[in-house]
Amino acid sequence: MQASFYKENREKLYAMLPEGSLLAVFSGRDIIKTNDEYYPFFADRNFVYLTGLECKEAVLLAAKDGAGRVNETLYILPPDAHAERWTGVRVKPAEAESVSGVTDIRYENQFINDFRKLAFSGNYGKLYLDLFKLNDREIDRPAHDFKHYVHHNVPFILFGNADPFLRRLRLFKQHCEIEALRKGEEITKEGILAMMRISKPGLYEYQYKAEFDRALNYYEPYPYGFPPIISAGEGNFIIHNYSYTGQAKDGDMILNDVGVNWDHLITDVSRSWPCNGKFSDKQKLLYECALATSDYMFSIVKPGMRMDAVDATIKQYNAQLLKDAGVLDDVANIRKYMWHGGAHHIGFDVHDVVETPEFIAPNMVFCIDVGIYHEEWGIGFRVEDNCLITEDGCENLSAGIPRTIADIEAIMNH
Ligand SMILES: [Mn+2]
Repeated sequence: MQASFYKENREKLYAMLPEGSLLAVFSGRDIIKTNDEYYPFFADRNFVYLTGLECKEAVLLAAKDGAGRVNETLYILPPDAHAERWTGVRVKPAEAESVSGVTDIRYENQFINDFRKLAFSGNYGKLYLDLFKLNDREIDRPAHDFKHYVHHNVPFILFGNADPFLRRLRLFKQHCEIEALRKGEEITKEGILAMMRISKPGLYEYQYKAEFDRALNYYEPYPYGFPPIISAGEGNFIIHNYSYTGQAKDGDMILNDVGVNWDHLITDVSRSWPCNGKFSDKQKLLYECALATSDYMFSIVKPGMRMDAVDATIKQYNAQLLKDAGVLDDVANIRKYMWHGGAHHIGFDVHDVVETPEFIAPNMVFCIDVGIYHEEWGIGFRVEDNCLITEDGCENLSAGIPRTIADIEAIMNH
């Protein structure tokens, strides 16, 4: 992704801020796992969306004055030979500038002083922070801590939440983001094909995962968009199954729900197949219903359609197919076999952080996810694809990843 992408994202965000306001967006910090060990660092997605940088303890500070002029500064950790010898090289000012396009790069230990100078100038009445939390048990992030600091130390400043502005921007994907998703789909395909090719009764879920990892690691050291869901048989009835301990018995379905992070954009695709390479009659019956539902959705989704109609239509259409096939007694009971939603946006997050749209519009990208879970038959699976909204319809970005029974069986029995 070029610096111009991040620069434009920042400019669009600044345009939404009222005059006389400040904005601070934090990259995040290490989170302790145990003793002296930390969880792998994962930079705040909004910070990355605005800067392209994945470095820890960095801050983007912007000041929009009364005339609408914006000054922006990026604060990064200073060089530290000792720390860098142990834990890796820190991003340096020249690199931070070339990645982000921010020209004023300073060290993080100057941030508070600079902020106080701006705050006490009297020119700014409001500070915008990304204050969103998914629930009240979530730990405080640097934005929340900074809010407490400002509340106590600069009590005349009011707070604004930048999160809705960022969600509005992130709802629509730009050309370079769509290209990154396309590349991600190719790698996702490699990972899924690798699992299809080794599939046979007796393999454990962790052995499928090893094959998926091997395929992805040809491309990137840390290619995951999210922890891969790879399960077999009974394990498929746990929607987010991360145990990797189950064993595929002859006749079991393999389910995987996986994605790749390419240039910060995350794909999210589910494919399912019988571990022995041959769909049974019951597997075929259910799978054909799911696939026909997905195909139908890709034929009707287009700009102007209500967003909430996507999930509703997936359930209605699939319910009718299952009823016609004699599986479902009444379409009203579809939740017996369909356990989860059928559409969520993807992007910098796999469940992308966007403003919920009322209507579908071009350059949105969301999943079309059709899952059927038939416990009595022991068959659970989903078919999930990534739907890009075009000017007059939609495109299945993951269409190249085998999804028909004929294509899947051909690969598995090659
Ligand atoms: Mn998924």
